[in-house]
Amino acid sequence: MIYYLGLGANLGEREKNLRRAIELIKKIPAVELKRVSSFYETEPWGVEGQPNYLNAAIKISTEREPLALLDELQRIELELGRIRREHWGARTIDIDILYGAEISHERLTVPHKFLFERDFALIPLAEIFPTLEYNLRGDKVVKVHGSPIDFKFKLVACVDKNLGLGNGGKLLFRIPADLKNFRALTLNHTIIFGRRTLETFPNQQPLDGRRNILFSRTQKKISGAEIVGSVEELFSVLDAAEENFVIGGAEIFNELIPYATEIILTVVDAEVDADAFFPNFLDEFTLRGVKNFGGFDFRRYTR
Ligand code: A4P
Ligand code: MG
Repeated sequence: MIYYLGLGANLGEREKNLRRAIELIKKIPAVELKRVSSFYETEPWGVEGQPNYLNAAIKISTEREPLALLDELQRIELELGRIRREHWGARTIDIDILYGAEISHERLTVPHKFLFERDFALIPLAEIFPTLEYNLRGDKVVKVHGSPIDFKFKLVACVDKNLGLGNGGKLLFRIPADLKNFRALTLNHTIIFGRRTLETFPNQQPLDGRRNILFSRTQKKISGAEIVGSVEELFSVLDAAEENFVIGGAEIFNELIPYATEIILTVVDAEVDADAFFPNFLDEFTLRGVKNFGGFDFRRYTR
């Protein structure tokens, strides 16, 4: 089942609260984060005289029953320090189920009762749900520079026909034309990778001519690379004007694909034993271009 959630924060470090909430939602068992909207600065709706909000919407896929999902979301609200106070009043984080299978229960109404009266919910939602039909009231809702969608966030990989990436810690393929293409794509830009991918680099060293960011919760220091331990930390160091290439492995792709704006795949016309796979993405991305090189394709996908 697909659900769209709305997130809002107007107390504390608002952006941090939103990012943390998104990462906690991603960790709910049997919930898959599919997509994240930009962050929007919005004027308070309902109760005046409170600070502006930062609002966002996300898309999730889950097998959980709606009330069980609501329980998990309310647990996250509490964990992030939301103190229940005035109705429609200020909060560190509020998570609403905006849209999904209809439900009318004393604890839960979907679509959310006020969705179509709230530009702060509709505008982020429409960004990740383009077929939504709605009318706006003209409230002040302004996209914040540097929010996820502003980052050019591209996933790059070389896979076989089954999206196999690697086996036993090694890449499946080393095709000179692909390596050359990879270098041309990423040179002078930022690359983001996990520890096991670092081990596939020449001499297990960061790649020259690029800003190297190692995504690792355990690694402390390595020369030639910055280290980030979480998605929140990654976004806090990324440059929105820069092209950011996520280059693997499987775990890092899984972690970051909800934020991806583009996927660039080299697909080798072969089926090879693999123990690590690129995540399934065809329900969220559309093929925009193919170049065939005899034996392999370069393919480009966007949302
Ligand atoms: N509930 C029923 N339906 C839902 C649903 N679809 N999603 C029940 C989530 N919860 C739902 O919510 C009260 C109860 O609503 C929940 O226990 C749940 O069983 P609450 O968050 O505990 O109480 P609240 O904050 O007093 O009311 P509510 O209605 O959640 O507030 P809202 O509607 O979330 O509004 N202005 C801007 N610009 N941006 C904002 O994000 N947010 C609010 C809060 C007000 N103004 C805002 C913003
Ligand atoms: Mg609420």
